[in-house]
Amino acid sequence: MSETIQLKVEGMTCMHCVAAVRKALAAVDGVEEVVDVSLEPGSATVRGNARAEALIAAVKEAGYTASI
Ligand SMILES: [Cu+2]
Repeated sequence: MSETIQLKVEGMTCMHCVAAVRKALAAVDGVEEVVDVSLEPGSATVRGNARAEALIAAVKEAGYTASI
């Protein structure tokens, strides 16, 4: 069963940041699709059954801040 998870993402300033966050989220276990990463407002939507903490950790590792 897959669900949609939405994150608030802080620290993205350009399309390179958006691409980096998208790539980081796509690599998380359980993510089936990165539906959207948006610069303004900073947000990300993924589909799948990934753990929220894993998504947040991946964004953090990429250099940004995420929260649910
Ligand atoms: Cu950037």
